[in-house]
Amino acid sequence: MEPSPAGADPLTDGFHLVIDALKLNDVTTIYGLVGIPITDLARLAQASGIRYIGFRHESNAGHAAAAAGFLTRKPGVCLTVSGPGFLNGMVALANATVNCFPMVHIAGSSTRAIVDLQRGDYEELDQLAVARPVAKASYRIDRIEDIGRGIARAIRTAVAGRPGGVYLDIPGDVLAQTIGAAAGAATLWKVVDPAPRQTPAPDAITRAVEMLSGAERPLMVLGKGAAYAQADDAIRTFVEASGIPFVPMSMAKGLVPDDHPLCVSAARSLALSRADVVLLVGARLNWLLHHGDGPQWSDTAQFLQIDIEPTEFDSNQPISVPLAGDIGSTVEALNRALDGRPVNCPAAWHDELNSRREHNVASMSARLAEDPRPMHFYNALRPIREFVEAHPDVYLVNEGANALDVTRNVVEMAVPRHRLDSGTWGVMGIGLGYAIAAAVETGQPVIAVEGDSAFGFSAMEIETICRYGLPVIIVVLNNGGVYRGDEINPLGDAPAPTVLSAGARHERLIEAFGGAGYHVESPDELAAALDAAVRSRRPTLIDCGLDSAAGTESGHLTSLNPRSSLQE
Ligand code: ADP
Ligand code: TZD
Repeated sequence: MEPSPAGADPLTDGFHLVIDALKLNDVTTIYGLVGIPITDLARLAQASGIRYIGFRHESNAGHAAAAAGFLTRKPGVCLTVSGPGFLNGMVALANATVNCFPMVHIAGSSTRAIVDLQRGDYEELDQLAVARPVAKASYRIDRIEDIGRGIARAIRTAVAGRPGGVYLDIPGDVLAQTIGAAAGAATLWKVVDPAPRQTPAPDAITRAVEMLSGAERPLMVLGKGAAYAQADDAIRTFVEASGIPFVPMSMAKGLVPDDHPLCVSAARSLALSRADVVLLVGARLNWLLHHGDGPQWSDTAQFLQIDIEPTEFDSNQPISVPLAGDIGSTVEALNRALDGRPVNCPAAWHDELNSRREHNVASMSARLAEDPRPMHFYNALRPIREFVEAHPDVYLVNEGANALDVTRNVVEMAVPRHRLDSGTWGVMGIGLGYAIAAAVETGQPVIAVEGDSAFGFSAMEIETICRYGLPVIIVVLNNGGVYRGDEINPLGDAPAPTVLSAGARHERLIEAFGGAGYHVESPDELAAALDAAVRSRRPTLIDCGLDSAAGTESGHLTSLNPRSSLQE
């Protein structure tokens, strides 16, 4: 703080006010990458006691902020430079919005008077216009007096209602503006109750209980909105009090443990196709649920949906009972309406699901017991499944195609919000950003199970992991390609499109930065490496050599992949 020219009221500036406003709103961590005009902002943030995590690419910093938002229910903050640095962050901002994760992307920007006349400034870009279509909302602070308002507005918008990504543009010259310190402080405020509870209509609760009670084959689908809501006890109470079987979407795994008697993940196809009344809890009827349509669902299924965003209802199917409210309040209201009486879920439905589940569990066990060399996905995942079972507090990050689909099915989760993955978009590149956020926000070890292609999207962040000494274990399921590594280009003059370097030794990358590297070729070697890694808490990369023929194109999404009928 500088003395003012008059010597009376000391001056503060935009940099300090941004930090003060963030601190006032309990922001404890910033994920960013520095440069003009925000380097001093990062420095001052660190000096003020905010934890600053510096990344190697803005996309990964943005993904980290989004994951922090999902894990904490407070907006994660990402900080980038203008122009290209800002643009690098846009995939993460859009992905956060699509996933309903709260985050605020703050970017410095160039001088308005030059940008708006397109006079050619350093890193000139109309950032506000670029961010608008992909963010939940985008704001710019044009005067130092509006810094407090802009940050309050960004935080409120990120978490209130359906959470999402908010872009906050701060031109470099606003950061450098000065104001009297007392006058500046008076412009800041702390957002009160950033995500107020939204209670559902009582008559909707009554209708929901009636409809569930009259069902012959009721089913609950728990989505990542339910995991995000942190209403774990209320949801478990409702599941157990109602006796309705449930399937978790991938990031809701563990919200109620996967080994719970009412969890019918192992009979998912049957459950979806036979259910007559379906309660969606923080899950959209989007492509991941086949739009509630087609052979995967019964033609006569009726849907009830709990969602904080009323425009979600009827987006794909008629919603017989829209329960508009936050999940905590709504499920608590349902629990009160049940008042300890189970929903009379017919025994025949449980029996049908249980017998399919037993059958599928036996097939899975047989699959896991196979032990081919080179390894395939299932036998490589056996020690990972056992590792996560033995260490339920470890966070699991997961991306790839086969690496994603098979891990989701094989690795059971026992606690809420411990699985972070490619999400609604099925995006590659979230891996190390999410892993860093999970380690930073929780202090727990993290295991990132990565396809070798997926790993490449954020691989340089192994340096970040080593620099901050984070307890992250990266397992690269390395079959040498996108989906698999054995495609041959018939022309023979260049690698086929899906092929990556055969036999790449990814563990050597982490050794360059002082982490521990392992290359393994058997489940026993993988188990031993995982054990050493978790004991040491050292940043570790385990390159797991798989058969180049392991995996199917597009994993479980083969049917979504259009094919040319004209190919030779
Ligand atoms: P999944 O991919 O796991 O099926 P989705 O991301 O499709 O889940 O759905 C999450 C839904 O949860 C979104 O429609 C979102 O509006 C909703 N949601 C998020 N947070 C809450 C909350 N606190 N209360 C109610 N609904 C919420
Ligand atoms: N780019 C981005 C940003 N997201 C994507 N989803 C893709 C490209 C396309 N894609 C997938 O959908 S999965 C995948 C890509 C490139 C990688 C699959 O290979 P992998 O995993 O090595 O990561 P498996 O286990 O070998 O299938």
